[in-house]
Amino acid sequence: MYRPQHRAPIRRRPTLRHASVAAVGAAALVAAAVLGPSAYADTQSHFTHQPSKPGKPGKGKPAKPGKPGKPDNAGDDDAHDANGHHDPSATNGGKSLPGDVGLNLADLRPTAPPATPYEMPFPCSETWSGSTRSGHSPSVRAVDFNYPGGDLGKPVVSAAAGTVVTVVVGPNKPSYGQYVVVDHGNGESSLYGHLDSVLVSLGQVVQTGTQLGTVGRTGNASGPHLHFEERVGGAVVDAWFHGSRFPMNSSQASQNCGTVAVTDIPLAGDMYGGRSAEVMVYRKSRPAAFHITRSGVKERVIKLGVGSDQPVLGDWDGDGRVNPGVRQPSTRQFVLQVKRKKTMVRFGKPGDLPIAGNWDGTGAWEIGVRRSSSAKFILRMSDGSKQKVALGDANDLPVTGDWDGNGVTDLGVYDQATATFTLLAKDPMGTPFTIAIQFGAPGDVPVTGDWDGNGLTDLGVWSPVTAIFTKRGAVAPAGATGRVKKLQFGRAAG
Ligand SMILES: [Ca+2]
Ligand SMILES: [Ca+2]
Ligand SMILES: [Ca+2]
Ligand SMILES: [Ca+2]
Repeated sequence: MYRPQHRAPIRRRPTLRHASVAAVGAAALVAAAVLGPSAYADTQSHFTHQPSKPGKPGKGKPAKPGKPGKPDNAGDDDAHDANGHHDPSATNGGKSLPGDVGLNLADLRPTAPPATPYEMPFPCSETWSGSTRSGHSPSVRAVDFNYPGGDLGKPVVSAAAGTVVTVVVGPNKPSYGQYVVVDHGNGESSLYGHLDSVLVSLGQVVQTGTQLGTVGRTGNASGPHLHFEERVGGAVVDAWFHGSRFPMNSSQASQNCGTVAVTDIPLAGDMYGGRSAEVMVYRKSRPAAFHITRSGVKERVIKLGVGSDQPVLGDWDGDGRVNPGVRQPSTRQFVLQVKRKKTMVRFGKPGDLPIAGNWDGTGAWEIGVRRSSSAKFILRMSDGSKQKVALGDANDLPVTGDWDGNGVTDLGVYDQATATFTLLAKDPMGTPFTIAIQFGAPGDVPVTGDWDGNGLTDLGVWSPVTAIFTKRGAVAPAGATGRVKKLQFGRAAG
């Protein structure tokens, strides 16, 4: 009797604020003792400059030979001071450095989350491996990125919006080689080193995803790679992407998907009691409003909230049809609207994303949030109590729907980088399990709704690039993909 619904954000807003960097003290020494000097060691073969081994001080070692088509991703022996100036003591062509005797103990303590909503400095969905090593100059927090298919000439894009404040170009530049620094405000900046070409100029305003140049091996690098730094003031801090600290020596797909001027957020739900779900968008431009498709009928517009609000659909009065709602991220206030009546509820933390569903399967729907920092859903039950459910990771977007048609709304997440839904389901014994379903393209935004009205929520996506809804046809969300329907509705991101 309740039609599943879904709300989906285009992308996470920056929910993390930079806090003062903690003082370094005994804790750092403890951390050093625990991690040992090899904690940041380069475990990958693409560096010619391997970390120093006892008795074999850092002799350069070529990348693994004998692999046809092995890209030229020989590594990094770059050395710079914090201002990007060449550090003569640290330039010796891949031999061990005088200062390369271990990690700077102070560097082991995690730095605070940035205020800037950084994404990886590469185009959407490209997977790059990032690492550092003992003695990495100017900081072990700097990340050297390599691409498995070969680095040279690959686009380097801005990790966040900002202003280009440093451009160094020309032949034979030392240290960082040709490089760019983008200032993001709040004292935060990002640096892109060893570029083969530079495509921006000093003072240029760039967006997240604007191409800055191409990967190269200029300066003090023994092979093509991107040397990347996130900075506070002049100091290199831990790299964060898409709301998560980057774990060194790991690979990650870029979610730098270029949606900079998002005005529409896609949603779906049965608003008219016709059993099947209508697709709609919440348009953030003034006046903020839901724009709803209905076959054969003119687009319907319901004004609610302001541009900074996040939309949420739910059956607030339990009559079987979804009603509009919004949540203001800063005040945590939900505004749930039935006809002219508005109900206000504060729930969650600032920056959480709103969700709604019939968590108990009876009467009206309840609200909830997804918290990206903990990768948890927090459901507000009808008696006001909370239920927490861990699912997915910080990068994922929440989805809700009734995957099994039992009237109780279920949870799921969508990974934009891999275009994969992970749905949380329960077997008849009540044991939870997850179902992974790849659908859509990298950068798509998930939308779920019961397209065919059979009581089981179906999956779909909306492309911020083309403003096309793609609705997956299937008997059940876990069933095989049947007919796929496309519908252009909403405004593409500018
Ligand atoms: Ca209703
Ligand atoms: Ca309920
Ligand atoms: Ca269910
Ligand atoms: Ca269905």
